[in-house]
Amino acid sequence: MFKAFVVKKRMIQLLLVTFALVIAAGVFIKWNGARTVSSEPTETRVFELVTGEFKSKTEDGREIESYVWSPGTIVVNKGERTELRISGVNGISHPFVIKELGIEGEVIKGKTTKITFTPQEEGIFPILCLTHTDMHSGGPMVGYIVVED
Ligand SMILES: [Cu+2]
Repeated sequence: MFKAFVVKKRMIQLLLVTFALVIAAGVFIKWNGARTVSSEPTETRVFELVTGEFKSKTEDGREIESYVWSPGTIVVNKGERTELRISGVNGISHPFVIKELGIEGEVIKGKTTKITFTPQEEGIFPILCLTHTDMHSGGPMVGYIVVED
């Protein structure tokens, strides 16, 4: 009689523990789902860019060239998660900086560099190639990220 009671008590304890675990799992899943919903918007606006090159000859026969970001201007929305995928076509390497967004990177021929940011301020932010800065070095290679409200 006493032994049977102990077994029953243990079974009840086991049931209670199982019940508590199921509730805890349910609460965790719900909390996890709610957290996903309330976090930053997961949608990302994607822009595809390439590195291009302009070539020409001056009247006295001198070769001139300038590397470019193409497209050279991108309009993004303030507060919107944005991804730039920049593929290197012309030029071996383009180390770049977008100072106002705190972004540094490099685009290499045949590869795609991805950068993501969520601009918090409106304005026009240059994307500057650090190698091709002026006409003497194959530039100026500068693009503009226009952040609108
Ligand atoms: Cu460059």
